Order: sequence, then C-alpha cells, then structure tokens
Amino acid sequence: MRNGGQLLVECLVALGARKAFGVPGESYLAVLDALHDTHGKLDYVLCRQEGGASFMAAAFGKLTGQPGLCMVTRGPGATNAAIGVHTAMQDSVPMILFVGQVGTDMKGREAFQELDYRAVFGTMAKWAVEIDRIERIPEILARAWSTAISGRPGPVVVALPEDMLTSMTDAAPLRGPVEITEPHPDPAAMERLREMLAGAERPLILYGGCNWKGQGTRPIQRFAEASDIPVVSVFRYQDQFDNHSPSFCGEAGVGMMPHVKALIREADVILAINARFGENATDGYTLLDVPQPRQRLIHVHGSDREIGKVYCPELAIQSGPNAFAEALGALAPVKGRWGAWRAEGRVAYEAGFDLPDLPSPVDMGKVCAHLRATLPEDMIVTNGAGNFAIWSGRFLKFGPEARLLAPQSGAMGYGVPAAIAAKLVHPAKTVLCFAGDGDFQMTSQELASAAQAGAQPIILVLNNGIYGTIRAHQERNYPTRVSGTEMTANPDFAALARAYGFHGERVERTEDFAAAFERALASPTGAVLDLVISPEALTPRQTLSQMREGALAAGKGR
Ligand SMILES: Cc1ncc(C[n+]2csc(CCOP(=O)(O)OP(=O)(O)O)c2C)c(N)n1
Ligand SMILES: [Mg+2]
Repeated sequence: MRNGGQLLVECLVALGARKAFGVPGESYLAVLDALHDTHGKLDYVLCRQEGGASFMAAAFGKLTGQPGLCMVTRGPGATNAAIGVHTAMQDSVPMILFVGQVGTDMKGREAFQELDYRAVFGTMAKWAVEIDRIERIPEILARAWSTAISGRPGPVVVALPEDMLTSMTDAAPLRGPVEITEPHPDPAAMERLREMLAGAERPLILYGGCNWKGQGTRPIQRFAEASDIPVVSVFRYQDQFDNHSPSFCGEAGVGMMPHVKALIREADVILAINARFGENATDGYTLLDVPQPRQRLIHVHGSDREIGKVYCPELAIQSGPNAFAEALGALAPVKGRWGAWRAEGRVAYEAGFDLPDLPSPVDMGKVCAHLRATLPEDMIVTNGAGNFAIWSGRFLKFGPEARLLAPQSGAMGYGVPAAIAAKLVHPAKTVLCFAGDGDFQMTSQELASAAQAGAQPIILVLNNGIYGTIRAHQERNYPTRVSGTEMTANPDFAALARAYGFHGERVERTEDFAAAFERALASPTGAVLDLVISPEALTPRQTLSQMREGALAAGKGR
C-alpha cells in the first residue's frame, strides 16, 4: 500500500521523468514527501515564482522532447503558472502541470483557493484533467504523458484533489516509459510530392515545430542542397536547420526580412514541414491566401488537427517530422531553374548581417559579430520578448549542434528561466540568455533558483530604460506622446546579480564587451552583463527618432 503522492511520483519515475520545477504548496504535501526519496532520479527544482517554474518546464520540454514537469499549488500557484502553459501550447512543446486541488469532499463550494482547472485551462492546454479516483492515477498519468508528446506536442494540466494524494491504494505503479513511434509518410504521397517539386518554377521549403530528434533536419538539408531549394524557418525555429547551409535563407518571423517575404510570396510550390501556420510566419496571414493559397501547398504534420486548420493543402501528408525527413532525404533530388532565385535569397540573408555603426554606447551589431566568431558550436541561446530579441534571433548563426529556446508566444520573462533549465540539462555547455531590461525584471527572482540549483547561465541585459517594443509602436502610431513605456527606476542589474551570487558587470562601451564576456565565460557562478544600450538603437536599421519623424511626416499624431 502507498499513498497517492507516492504512487504519482513512482509513476513519473517509471515514465522517465528526471526533473520537476515547482513552488511548494500545502495542497500537495504528499507529492513533496514522496520526492524526498527520489534525489538523483527525479529532482525537484525549487523555484521562486510559478511563472518561472512553468517557463523552466516549457523550456525543458522544448530542449529535450520529454514533458517538462511543473508542480504548483491551487488557485494562486496555478494562475501564476498559466504563462508557461500558454507558451508551451503556442510552441507545441510537451509539458505537464500538476496542480493541487481541494479535497473531493468540499469541491464546488469555492473552498480556499479552489478553481475549476478544466475550465480555466480548457482552452489553453492540450488537455486538462482532474483525478477523482486514486486507482486511476497510473492510467491518467500514462495518458497525460502520451498526450503531451504525441501528434502536435503540448501542455497537459493534471489537477490533484488533496485526498487523492493522501489516501492509500494498492494500485500498481506504471512499469515503464511510453514510447510512441511517429506516423510515417505514405510512399505514394512521397512520389507525388517529388513530382510537384520537380514541376515547380520556384519551390520553397518551410519548416518549424519542436519534436525534431536524432538527425533532425539533416536529411532535409541534404535534399534541399542537392536540389538547390531555398529553406525558410517559421518564427523562432531557425536553430533547427543548419544556418551555414547555402539553402538556408532566414526566418519567417516578427519583422520579417523583405527577401523572406518575397520568397514565400513568389514560391509556386511550398513544402511546409512540421510547421504550424501562425500569424508571424504568414505576415498576418497575407503571404498565403486563406483558405486557398495561390501557392501549391504540401503540408506535412504529425497531427491531423494541424493539417487544413488554416490552409487547404493540395497534398497533405500526416507524418512525424523525423520520419518525413528520412523519407525526403531518400528521394532523388529534383532539378530546375530556380537556383539563381535560391542564391539571391541566400545573398540577402548574408547581407542582413552587415550593419552600420549603431548610435549606442554598446553597439549590439558589433557584440553579435564577436559572439558569432567566438561562441561554441553547441551553444544554447535563450530569449524572452522585446525588441532586443532581434539580436539573438537574427544576428547569430545556429549550426547543427546549437539550440535556440525562444517563445513563439512572445512571453516576456521566458529567457532567464529557460537558460536555467538548459544549464540544468547541459551543465557543461555555454548557455547564453538575451534579456531586455523589462523582460529580465519579469523573472529575475529566478536567479536565486539558479544559484540554489547550481545552474547559472550567462545573461546579457540589453538595458535601454524603456519597454522598447511598445515605445516603437507608440512612436509609429502616436508620435511624441510617450506614455507608460519608460522605466526610470531600474535597479543596478550588476549589483542585483551579485546579490544573487552571480558575477555581475556593467558594460558601458562596445570595446569593453569582449573582455567582460571572457570573464563571464570564466565565472563558475554564471554572470549578468548589464549592457548600456541607447533607446535610439531600438532596431538595427531605424532609430527611434526616425520612427517618430516618419509617423509625423505621414500625418499621424496631434
Ligand atoms: C508577459 C508580457 N507582458 C507584456 C508584453 C508586451 N510587450 C512586448 S515587448 C514589451 C517590451 C519589452 O521591453 P524590454 O524587455 O525592455 O525590451 P526592449 O523592447 O526594450 O528591447 C512588452 C511590454 C509581453 N509580450 N509579454
Ligand atoms: Mg528595454
């Protein structure tokens, strides 16, 4: 006999769980008690705020392909954790959020901190469930795990009424991990796909999504290079294809580069692999017509619920990304006259790295050039949301070993917890977080979690004193009327870092960055570099004043 908390933890260990990120609550004491004895097998990573914990779980899922586990208490804990659930959903990342719940004897009375989690998370998560019979813990955990990792991966929320955890049962724990093979593409469909590509004037490969494993997109790269076809990543998945490949032409994301827009618009056949057609990848659903694109669309996805969701493909192939990549790599290359078109895209991509001097004490163009030259091939880069994210997103190159953990949800505050999770998974790798000053302050308390866990990344705070993204929108729409976007009382970020046991430094000039970064790399306690950035240098090619002047010239403002 064991209590429900022990049964749950034993099932998680059997499923292969290694880490759970959480903030404690009296609602799940029996789970915490069971975790007392699992050190080295399943570690509880203690966090300071549930938003940080759920971001860590979402990032863990993105990095490993295993569900990132998050454990939080009732109402207040669960609502704090919602940001990670939403982010995992938009990112198609496997995650399981466990939430304490009031006992079944008082449910429905609006008891202390009570929430209906199925209602709250019903439209946010892939699946939300409450366990109401202790013997069903193994069944529901197995289903939660498979649901999180299969098809289009996503977050599952499991509510745990207190008596489900404290009462005793002789139900047997799960015996082993859930292993799910991917659906494989139909050979006849692959033939048809090859014919469509071979008959194209300008074929384009668009890829995205998370669950790349093993060789990942390598077979796609072989086929694309042999066929001279350009490849574009959807928003924030540029790390999943070798950016050094002559086929790689950039990212279809926020502030999409004109040549990427042109590639998508001008393509006559688009092979979309493991991609979800989001607002950013389609430039607000304008690059392809809804629901019937002008381009002949081949959509490959592991989930039947993604195929045909927005666009009607001419050919739909339900297949896992890795199985599909293998099948594509095995096809004979196609030949056509689109090579010059691909080359133009690549030249434009490369030209994007050439920047003018920026009007800023620390010039991020030069900082990124230094980082491109010196960061190791197996770097893990993270960022949250803000204008600063353009530097990690567009001015680094991701080779086959590198990873980028960045939220498709545009959630500020993701970068720091994601970097901590990455450092826990890969302690020996260089993990570098890009944060804005606003973005950093959303989750900077997790520096304490990092110090406690001994997982201390390097964090660059791009400190411009403003909520820059919103300020830019403000200047374009309501020029000169600055409202609610200036942070005039930021802390001393280097001192704050030192208070948390990190190495902390303020960098005031571009020429001081390289030495400061050396010290950050050498620091055994991670580092926070506070980079002094001018608000004028908000984008690589347009200053804040130019945005304002442009808007005034266009007759905006009072
Ligand atoms: C959690 C959350 N809150 C608010 C926003 C809206 N938002 C998007 S970017 C941004 C400003 C980011 O400021 P900062 O981190 O300083 O970066 P900067 O744009 O200045 O480089 C805001 C408020 C968001 N995306 N996420
Ligand atoms: Mg800022």
